[in-house]
Amino acid sequence: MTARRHPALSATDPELASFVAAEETLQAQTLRLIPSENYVSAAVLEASGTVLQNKYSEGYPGRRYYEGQQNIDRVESLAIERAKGLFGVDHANVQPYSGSPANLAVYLAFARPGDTVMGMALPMGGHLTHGWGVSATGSWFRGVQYGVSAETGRIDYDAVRELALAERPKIIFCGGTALPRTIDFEAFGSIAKEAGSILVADVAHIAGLIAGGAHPSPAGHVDVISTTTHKTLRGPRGAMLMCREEHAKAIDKAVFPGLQGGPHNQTTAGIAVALHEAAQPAFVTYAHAVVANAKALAASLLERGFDLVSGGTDNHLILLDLTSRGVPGKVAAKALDRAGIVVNYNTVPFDPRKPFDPSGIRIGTPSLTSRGLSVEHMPVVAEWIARAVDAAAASDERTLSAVRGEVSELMAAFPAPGLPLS
Ligand code: DSN
Repeated sequence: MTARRHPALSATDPELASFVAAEETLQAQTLRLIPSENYVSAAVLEASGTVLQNKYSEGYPGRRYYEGQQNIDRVESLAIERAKGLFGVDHANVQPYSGSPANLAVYLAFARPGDTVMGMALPMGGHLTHGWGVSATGSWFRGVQYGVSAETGRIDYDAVRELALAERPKIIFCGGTALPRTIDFEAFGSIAKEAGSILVADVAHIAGLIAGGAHPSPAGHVDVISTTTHKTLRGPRGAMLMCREEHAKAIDKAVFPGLQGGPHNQTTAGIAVALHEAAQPAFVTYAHAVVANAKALAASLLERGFDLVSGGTDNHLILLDLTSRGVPGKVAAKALDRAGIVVNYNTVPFDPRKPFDPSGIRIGTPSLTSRGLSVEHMPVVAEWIARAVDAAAASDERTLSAVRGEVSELMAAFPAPGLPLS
């Protein structure tokens, strides 16, 4: 299969080609539930592997430090215009290499080392780059962190406001990596205004839902929108920063020359294609189906006695606290992997365990929805998860292998975008 799909690679480097082929098989046969992953289309894959790779283009369209930009300028301008149109923003920078560099550029644009910055604590569902201690953002800046309420598992906006007014941070980040509930951008907007802070919505997880109208947009409520392009948005691995015109210069200067050199033009092309796909009516259907599937899966998991952080989900993501099931998150995640169900272990809010051996697992529906699974399949997905988690507790490898067979049979009926038909 790889020899046909990647003839040059197979001829030049059969060893590497065999790894790619094995990954294609793995992605085709398994039920991929990591909420930050997806399947890109064949068109995005093609755009990401073009000769645009061969070109250096430091600068921005019309203002480059290298010649020969006739085509590159058109590619980047197209991506920029599509991002502006899709997200309803004045300005878009499509050059950040990924989410962490994008967020670093925001710090460079609006803060100085030692300034106070505020974000959601990592173990509560935030991101490393929102000022968490082990990240450069938490050592170069003074990070203060908010969390979720112990009673509801949801953000307590009164507590966020109190902290913001006490600390007056230069920058406030909202958004995160393990938040199953809708983010109230309007509430964050008024808190940031009162505190005199720059507000950044890191929508990496939910960008596709926003584009498809399945989550409220931060546009108009925040100063900067930061997002990766490869999660629910279904683009290549990259990132974008979007903002109002007043911040455009600061953002552009921070990305280049502040932090980065030449943009990855092949990735910019893939982003442009993904943005085009996300502007189609089919993507609106996709985004709503992701949420409908997640809600149906959450309901089925609750029926099977699982403990879900915040009691359910409003978006693409579900955080399971496995404490009452008697299995640590890592043990469950590894057992699920052996059963052909790919998840990641994750801390839960107020987790008494360590991040490398936490109490929970994090799952989501972007990938399975890209394959065409719908709400009617969610009870069986929940059933597989329950059997695998209980098998993990009982060290029952036979059940894990039986589940793996059932998973692979269903997956064969739902070919994944961008992958060869098996
Ligand atoms: N690593 C991403 C995730 O899995 O959510 C966040 O950067």
